Amino acid sequence: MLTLYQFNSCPFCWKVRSLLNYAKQPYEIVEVSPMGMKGLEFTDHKKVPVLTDGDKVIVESATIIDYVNENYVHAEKSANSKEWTDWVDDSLVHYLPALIHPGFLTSWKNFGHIMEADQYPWYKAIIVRLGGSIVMPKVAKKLKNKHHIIDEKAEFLAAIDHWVDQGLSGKPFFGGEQADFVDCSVFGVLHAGDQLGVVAMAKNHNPTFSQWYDNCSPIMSGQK
Ligand SMILES: N[C@@H](CCC(=O)N[C@@H](CS)C(=O)NCC(=O)O)C(=O)O
Repeated sequence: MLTLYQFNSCPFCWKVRSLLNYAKQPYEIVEVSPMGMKGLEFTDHKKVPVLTDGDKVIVESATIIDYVNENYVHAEKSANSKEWTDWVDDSLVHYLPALIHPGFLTSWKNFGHIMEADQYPWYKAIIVRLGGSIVMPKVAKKLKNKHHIIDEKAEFLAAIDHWVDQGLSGKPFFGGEQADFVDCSVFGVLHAGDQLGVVAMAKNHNPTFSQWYDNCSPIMSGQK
């Protein structure tokens, strides 16, 4: 059995989940605790996602996706799929922290969605939410500078247009009539921000994106 160690709010984890859901591949989920990465004691890799397949431990989302594809999904890759999966990891994903945690109030609101209802006792939940809402906007600002992002909203919406114009380029999915590997990666990363205003912003901006996202959702989100 495949087991995915993850955070529910992690875009890299959702890339993997989207592919597993798309392939209707059964897997178990272990929600890792961000406080001390509890749940990952069996590996030195202290980031999620981590996938186990029996005794095998696979780390780094791009490696996990290749492993899942080669061993379970067997989806064909088009000539330019690497260019687009690299774009997801090297560009698209970098807009999320600044969009989700621009300042204390939005971060506080979003932590309300990110934190699972029964994840912590109530007093700990307040400390984690308060601490997170103070720290994450600072982290997001650092990441924004590191990735040379000046206007996260405008640049994110330009990235959405780029995906629609150059990626989908008139097709229902990147893969053509059927979704493929690359659709799963783009959907997965964005789906992590679904409750957090990111998807709504992209949908309001670009109706073709909105249609594509709604077509992917029943296949990739795992929700019936
Ligand atoms: N390059 C890694 C990035 C994974 C990553 O940054 N995961 C974050 C959650 S979104 C994490 O585990 N952070 C915990 C930490 O850095 O302590 C991948 O693609 O798997």
